[in-house]
Amino acid sequence: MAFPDGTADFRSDTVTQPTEEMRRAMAEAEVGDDVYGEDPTINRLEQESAEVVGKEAALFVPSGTMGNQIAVNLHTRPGDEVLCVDWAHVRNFEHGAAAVISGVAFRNVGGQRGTITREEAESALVWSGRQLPAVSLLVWENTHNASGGSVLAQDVVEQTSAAVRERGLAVHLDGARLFNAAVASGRPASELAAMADSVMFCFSKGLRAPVGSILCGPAGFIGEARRVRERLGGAMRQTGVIASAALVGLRQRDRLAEDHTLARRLAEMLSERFPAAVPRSPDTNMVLVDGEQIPGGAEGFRQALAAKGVLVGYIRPGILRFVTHGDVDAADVERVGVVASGLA
Ligand code: TLP
Repeated sequence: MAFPDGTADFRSDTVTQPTEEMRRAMAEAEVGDDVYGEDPTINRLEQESAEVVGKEAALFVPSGTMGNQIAVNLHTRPGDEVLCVDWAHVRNFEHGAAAVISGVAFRNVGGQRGTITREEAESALVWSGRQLPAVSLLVWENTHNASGGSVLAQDVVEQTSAAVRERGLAVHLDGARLFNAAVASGRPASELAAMADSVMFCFSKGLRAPVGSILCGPAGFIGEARRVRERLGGAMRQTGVIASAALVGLRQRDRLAEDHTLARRLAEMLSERFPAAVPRSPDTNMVLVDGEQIPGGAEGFRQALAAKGVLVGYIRPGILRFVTHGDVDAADVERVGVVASGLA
């Protein structure tokens, strides 16, 4: 359902607002000082999160960006290189954080919907640490945001990860939307994360919590991560107030299937109207629309939608991204269809 002012906001699943159940849980949360390890709600959230992704321990962080950056910091040394897929969030959308905080550079490899083949990774490692900088980390992103919420081909992910681990690299999974991948593929999140040393996922996207992400991994790594989080100013106090909402979202993660159904409906409708602009059915909760393939271009469509109270944004220059989530519904998708059919 659109927001109370009538706006249907497809810009991101980050715009979701806490549900009534979350608000109640926040009001009633048992809390303590998390820096002393005394907040029972955050302790419960960290434990449940670690279990769900099959890791030993977990650390709540204010944002996905901080979770990714703590992982990069701990898996690398200044001067190293990090392998990542084309348009990876950790490289493109975190304002150069890895360069500033950890002194590392990224190397894009592969690119087809977020996967890197074993051969592509291996050829990027030739001369690593000799004539060229040492490559110490590979970062995956599942789902891959910039290609439209794609679920990574798990067999490729596993083969490539095994190959780079043999060469001594660590593997981090940016699983901001890991549960979208799990729901869409029918594989448990723990299986999707099994090849990674560390995994970050977000509560503040399709899970609908107002704040927070979590970094999971071995107990020793998470102990170190706690120290880096404090260094970055991310240690918080009565964190149970927000962790309680995150816990509700985590336990209701199967609801993401509804967002995927809605995205498929939206893609069907848009591709009937503009077949070349929406070439494939979405894997999860995002639909990308190529502005070059619609009358009036991306900006014309975006503005026509905005005039009707429907918000949408860009994920790459010229590419509009519609994201479905718990605060939009079938009626809002129909509103997009009405505007699309009115474009000259
Ligand atoms: N993504 C946001 C924007 O920054 C693009 C969005 O609207 O999709 N990893 C991935 C794959 C993400 O998509 C995001 C957020 C993050 C990390 C960072 O999370 P936050 O915003 O909590 O720092």
